[in-house]
Amino acid sequence: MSLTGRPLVVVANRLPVSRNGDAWRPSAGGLVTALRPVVQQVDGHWVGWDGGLSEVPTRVEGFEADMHPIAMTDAEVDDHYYGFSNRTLWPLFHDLLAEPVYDRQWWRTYEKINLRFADAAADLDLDDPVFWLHDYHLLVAAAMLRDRLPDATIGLFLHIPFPPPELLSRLPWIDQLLDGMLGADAIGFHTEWYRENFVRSVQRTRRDVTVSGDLIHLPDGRSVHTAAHPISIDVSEFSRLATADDTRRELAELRQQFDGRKVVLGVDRLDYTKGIRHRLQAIEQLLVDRPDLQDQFAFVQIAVPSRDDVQEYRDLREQVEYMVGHINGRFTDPGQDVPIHYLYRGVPKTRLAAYYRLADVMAVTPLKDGMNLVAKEFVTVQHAARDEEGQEAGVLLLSEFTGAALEFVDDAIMCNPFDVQSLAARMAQSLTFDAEDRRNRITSMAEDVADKDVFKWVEEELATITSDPRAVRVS
Ligand code: ADQ
Repeated sequence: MSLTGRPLVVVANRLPVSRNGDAWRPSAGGLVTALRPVVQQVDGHWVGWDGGLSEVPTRVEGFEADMHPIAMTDAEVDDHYYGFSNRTLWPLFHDLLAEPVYDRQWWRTYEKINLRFADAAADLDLDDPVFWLHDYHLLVAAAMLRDRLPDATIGLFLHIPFPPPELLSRLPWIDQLLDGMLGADAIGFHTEWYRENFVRSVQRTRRDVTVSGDLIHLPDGRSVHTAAHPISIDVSEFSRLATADDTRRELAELRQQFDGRKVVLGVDRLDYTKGIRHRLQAIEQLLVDRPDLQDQFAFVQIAVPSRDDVQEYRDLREQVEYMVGHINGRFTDPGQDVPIHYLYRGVPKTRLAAYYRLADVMAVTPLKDGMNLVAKEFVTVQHAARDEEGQEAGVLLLSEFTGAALEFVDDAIMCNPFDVQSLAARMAQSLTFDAEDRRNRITSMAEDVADKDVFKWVEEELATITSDPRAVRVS
């Protein structure tokens, strides 16, 4: 059945709008950008947490969907968002990079909040809507929505990895979690590996299902479609940004600042999954191994503040800042600039694009990452800058533990970020590639991204959820 004429209800942890003073505007996130053209075409609705802001308007200029805010008390946010979502599921789904906490109170609140979202979506009382649920904060809402509306069309997309059953089985509520997800008609993952992990987990915990191809058949006669749909970026937006006047101005300033030095760049949320500590260790190793490079390159790390109500994230920030100070103290000679420039903040998009253009090496080295959009943004900006302004291309140094690795394995310099010595060697190697090789690699990756931009992802997801290959056309 097509989406034509049917309402689309997006259910996600946060509403797609934020307040600046008295003015409301669409948020800058990737999902908001991805869905903007679709909600313009259909009767769009968005159910999400109001972020503690009251009086969210029903409509916000620039995003054509009705807002349906969900309120949570501070205690509920602590248990649902900071607790179960970010201290249980997040580390468990990212290969136990931190120790997950299993807390019954958090689980109960997680269920309660999922029910609140499911009820709010069901209460909209729309004519034959398509529900599209997002991410790990709402994994059991699909079955709750199915309870209320047995014939509803429900899709779920997971933005983070799905762990192998050997890890997932540590979760005391694994049965409820998987049953909750199986309430959907279609479940999307970034990669085939995550999809297989999910199917294997279901097969291990439920003896009453059969699997054929991408379908999981349930005893009640329903079938759940599983799919690997890698998310992407708005390629035309980043191509435009690459040569925007503001970007050019910012780039000129940065080039002056780093004159004569190569630049290695890291851009991440400050999260322990992103491998920032290992990256800094590799920089230190590189400076030990190659003293000749000391005044030849700079490492710029831009880290966006993230989840700083969670202890692990506060600890990480302290460790990163200690390491930056330690390395700069150790490797800066009098009269010399420091080797590491560390910015603890988000930067505007034109400045981000200027940094992407400046970088000789983009270090995307997470220990585990569902996809990683920074890698796609970097190759797109670099490619557009070369096309329009003849800029020489940089190199993408990419962790094999990202979803993006599956798409870029032939053209990125692949690395295992746990192996700090070899990571340092790969960084040194990345600084030496010849111009033509770099250009060919960036071109090939950027063309792949352009072939499958974020609007293609929306089309593929909605086609699978609705079982209609032409559900929407947005690209
Ligand atoms: P994230 O973990 O947030 O997303 P990522 O995919 O890299 O990771 O997206 C980060 C976004 O934030 C990018 O668009 C980037 O430009 C922006 N950003 C990062 N640092 C910034 C800075 N200092 N200033 C401004 N902007 C900055 C989760 C999953 C990923 C998955 C996405 C989408 O963890 O694996 O790719 O969702 O599904």
